Amino acid sequence: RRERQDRQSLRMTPQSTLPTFDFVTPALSQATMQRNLDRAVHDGEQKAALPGKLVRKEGDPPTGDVDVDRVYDGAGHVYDLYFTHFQRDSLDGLGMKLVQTVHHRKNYSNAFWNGEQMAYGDGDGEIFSTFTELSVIGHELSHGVVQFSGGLVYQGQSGALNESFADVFGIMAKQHALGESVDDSDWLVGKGILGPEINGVALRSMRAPGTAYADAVLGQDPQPYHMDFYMDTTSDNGGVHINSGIPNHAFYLYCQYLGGNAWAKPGQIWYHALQRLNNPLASFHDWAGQTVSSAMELHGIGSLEVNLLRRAWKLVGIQV
Ligand code: ASN
Ligand code: ZN
Repeated sequence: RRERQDRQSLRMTPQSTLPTFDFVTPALSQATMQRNLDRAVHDGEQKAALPGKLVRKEGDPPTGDVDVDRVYDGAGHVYDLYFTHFQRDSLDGLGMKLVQTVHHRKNYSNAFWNGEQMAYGDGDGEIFSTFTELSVIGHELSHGVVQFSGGLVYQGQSGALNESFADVFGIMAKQHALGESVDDSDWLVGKGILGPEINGVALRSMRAPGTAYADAVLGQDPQPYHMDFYMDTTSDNGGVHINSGIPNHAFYLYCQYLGGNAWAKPGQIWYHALQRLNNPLASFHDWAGQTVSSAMELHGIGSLEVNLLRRAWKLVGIQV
């Protein structure tokens, strides 16, 4: 009888609060989930064609090219984060192959997900160096996760939410690989990819949006941390890399309130919210509301987790 009760209470527990599936009785879990990590890294040879020359496939030893080996390892870390903590098998949840190209074009100062694969430039050597850094790798791969989760249109607020989700899971990939708690983390996306000609530490700061870099050429990092400073602009698809500072900072604040690891409660709520959103044109307010609904589903309507989440959104100027 005791055993039956235990099994029942286990079954009633929301899935995300279960221990990782390794420790759950197979009959009650998704223990049959298969790991299908499959990576391919290509060398773009500084040309624009994608994917370029295949230089390292799954199981191959390191090549000695630091960029090739960094995106190979990085994609492995990101895959592990999604598989172990979110029960997601690759970007599409179906074991999709992770295709990445390094040395994309000449002096190219960016990285991107093109709907099918990742590509990374070497930077111009002045304002940017190579983009093959773990939070950037996690960012680009997470654009794929967003795409295969119903999508967020890359324009205006829904675009900034797409950007923010990519930053949130990018920083989480770095924290996870380094074993960092929310207190240990620097909360910097793209740290160390800036070149000698720019005065700054990273691309973006989630702890203090607007302070990652300050430079005479590019101007101050324009990211806001509150709706009062929301930037209405037509450039950058309506400021998708700018206004993402607001939901980024809400996630950071929520992590500070809860402590521990970002991929535990805060990450579970953000991921759950993306899976439930069903609104590719969501506004910040829509998204904040969905995170609160997800927190209610995972932790209970009157839970501390829900109240603190509301407080985090309120601090960035969003009332839900
Ligand atoms: N690095 C940029 C990003 O992933 C590329 C872009 O503007 N889409 O957001
Ligand atoms: Zn992005």
